[in-house]
Amino acid sequence: VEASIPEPLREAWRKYSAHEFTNKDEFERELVRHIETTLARSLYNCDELAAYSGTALAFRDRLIIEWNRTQQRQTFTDQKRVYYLSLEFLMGRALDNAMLNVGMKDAAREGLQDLGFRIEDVIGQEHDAALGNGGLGRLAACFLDSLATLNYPAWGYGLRYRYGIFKQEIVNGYQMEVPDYWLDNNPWEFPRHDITVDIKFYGQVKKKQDENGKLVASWEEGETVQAVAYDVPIPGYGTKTTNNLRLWSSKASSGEFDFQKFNAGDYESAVADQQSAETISAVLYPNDNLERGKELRLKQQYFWCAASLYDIVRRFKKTKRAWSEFPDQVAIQLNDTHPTLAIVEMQRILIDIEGLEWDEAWNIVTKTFGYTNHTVLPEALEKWSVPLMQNLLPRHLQIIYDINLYFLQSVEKQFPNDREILSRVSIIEESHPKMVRMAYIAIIGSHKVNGVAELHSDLLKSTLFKDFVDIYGVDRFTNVTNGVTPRRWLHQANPALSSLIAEKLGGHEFLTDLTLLDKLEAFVDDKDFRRKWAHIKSDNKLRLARLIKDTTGYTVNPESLFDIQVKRIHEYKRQQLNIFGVIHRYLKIKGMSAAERKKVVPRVSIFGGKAAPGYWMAKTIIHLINKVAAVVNNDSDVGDLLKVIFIEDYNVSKAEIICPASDISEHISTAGTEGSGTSNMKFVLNGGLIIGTCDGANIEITREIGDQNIFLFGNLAEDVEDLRHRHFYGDFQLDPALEKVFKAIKDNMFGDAGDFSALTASIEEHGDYYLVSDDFHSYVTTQEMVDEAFLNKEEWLAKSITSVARMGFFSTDRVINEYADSIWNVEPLAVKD
Ligand code: TH1
Repeated sequence: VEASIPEPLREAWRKYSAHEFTNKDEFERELVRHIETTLARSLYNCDELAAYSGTALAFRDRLIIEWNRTQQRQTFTDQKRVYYLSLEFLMGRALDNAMLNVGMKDAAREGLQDLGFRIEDVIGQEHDAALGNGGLGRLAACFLDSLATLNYPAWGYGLRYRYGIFKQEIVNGYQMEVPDYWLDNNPWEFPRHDITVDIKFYGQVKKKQDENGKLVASWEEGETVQAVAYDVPIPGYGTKTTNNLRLWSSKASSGEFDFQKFNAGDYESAVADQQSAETISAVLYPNDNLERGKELRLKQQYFWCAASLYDIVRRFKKTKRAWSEFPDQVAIQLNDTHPTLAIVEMQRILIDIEGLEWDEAWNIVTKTFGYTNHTVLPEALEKWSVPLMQNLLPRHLQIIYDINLYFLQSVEKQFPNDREILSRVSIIEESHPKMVRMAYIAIIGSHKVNGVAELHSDLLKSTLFKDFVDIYGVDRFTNVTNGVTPRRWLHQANPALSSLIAEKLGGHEFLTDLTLLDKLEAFVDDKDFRRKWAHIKSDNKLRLARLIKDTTGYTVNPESLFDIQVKRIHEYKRQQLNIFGVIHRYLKIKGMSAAERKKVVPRVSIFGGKAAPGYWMAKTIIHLINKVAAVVNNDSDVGDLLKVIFIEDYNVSKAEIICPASDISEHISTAGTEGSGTSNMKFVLNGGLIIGTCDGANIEITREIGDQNIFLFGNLAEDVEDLRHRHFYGDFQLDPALEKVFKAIKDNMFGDAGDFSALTASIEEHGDYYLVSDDFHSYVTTQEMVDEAFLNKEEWLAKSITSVARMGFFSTDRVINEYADSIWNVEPLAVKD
């Protein structure tokens, strides 16, 4: 309040208040001004990078003006806000998105052209913001886009990692990891050195009397680290709303950066303390669907949860409302269990600091939080060892024990004769050492728990969380099927298709109401439309072929069937099934007569994705793909009939080129293992067909687009357990075609067979947990149906158009509205100009 300009003087301010550029000339003036002053460059010294920075700064000015207005408006109306807590935000590039959302891309294109720059090259200068591993992080980014576009008062909270996901280099067929230092000259973040929070670790808990003589816990001593806020503006599409993503960076607390040590001449140790504080936000853990229980990861989680809650509570307290109104003002969504400590921290704030009674506090907490589960894979479920937590967060462990005590007491009352259920649902697993089950805290501390696709949500209810359904009733559990933002994944990634659709539908309204795509079905038989549609796909394939040429040196024929699987490399996602299928195809071609070869449909099998650095089996799969590529692509006997490509360093900006260029994409996880998958949606939205298993959102995609428009294969989720059981008891027969593939590998056809023995052994000898052999026949015959179907160009086109027309359901706009209605109970804020 002290910092505000007094009313009589505000006239002067308003007179000179910043205003945004509104046309090409004004944009150009801002561009040149930024290059000359902010960047200290001249017209003799302006390369593409400088043009990028200048353009970004000009758009950033626009965003920050809207950001300020949005924040003022949201504070003024004082309605309920949503806070999305996620350890990952896989944002990709910001400039193109900002230009399209603000609606000034054409002005920028012309302005840049005036100075001799091509806008595509300028956009290409930007470094991806890669603060995530894969689908979970990208979903969070799509959510931010939809929240802003739909005018919800919403903030994201995350960590400002100095290093995002590593860059992948392929050297001699092996994955190498290179650090992704991305922060230099990042124009999209605003440091808020005035917004800091001291975060405590370690120490002890003492019981103390408060002023009323009540015994309260006091968390004392320990170390503190400072959290500094960095804000990233998130523009909505076609709206003035610009929301905020607040990322926390760690540094030594000002008190902590020990002047004593300096004065005592212990300079080195003082600097070491500082560096140790900075390591908390130094690096994103590069594991997807895996939790390894490292202390630094737990520190990251608490650091970020505590800073975010402090911020949220501070904002609430400014309104001077009663605590009971907190859940009417605040909804907090937990993106998986990574922010579960926020539940415990909130309870701690209310009882230890604000002096509320346990039950009153807990009631507020559970009304505030919602929890999204993204996976059923056991190795991804977070458990923290009790001794680790005792040491790092002693007060939080006590509170967890109390939450557990009250919870188990109520379960015991509900199920008086069931001893077993208590140990099954206890937050504490009675192992050595004891472990804290984070998912259970997340369920107990939330009012809603949701999965990310129907099958996944059903599996949660019938397996992992079954006991909790019995305890709380089925209504606490719900499904919200994932989506993608059509702004980035159609309009930005595939501008030609977006404008063709707009031409047919009479405008771009489908970008904010994706269900309007259904109007496209009326044009399926329109000759001219079909021709244009096919042409756009060809152009997009050409664009990908150029990327392939530039990055791998291989030339691919863009007339071939482009078969793409890009996603994190994981045994459950089964890139090994794909590459074994490729080897099978190669062997078949090699055995064909010249006449038979004439009938082969030429295919390019394209892979991309990162393996976690410590995931040996995933790295072996990458190695095999690259070795197969080296053999197949250099076999002149096979030529264009088959090519195998591994695209290095798959990331968001490469996905924008890859997704529009598929004929078919592969979503072939073992049934019941993939939570949802979201690239399946991106590919179909861009007119590609799918080969896939009955898993994750493939099932709902099939329901929407029709089963004649998708190639499904493989065992069903309900059969998986039984098959694994049978394998375990020796009832296993290697598929004969797969046996031939293995023989080729063992005959050193793709280099030293020893390099791949772990992979074949996991199937032949160790129970084939992911059912590669069980699904192989079905996979290979379904791929033959794909070839067959591709020969009929007209029918393929009809499937492509029909599928896009029926994809309206998979927009994150629909997803966000479902969360808002059924979990958050928030309304959009109407925006006037
Ligand atoms: C992914 C799921 O595997 C994927 O199926 C889903 O579409 C996506 O989340 C979005 O809902 C997950 N990513 C992670 C990453 C970590 C831990 C668990 C999951 S689940 C680190």
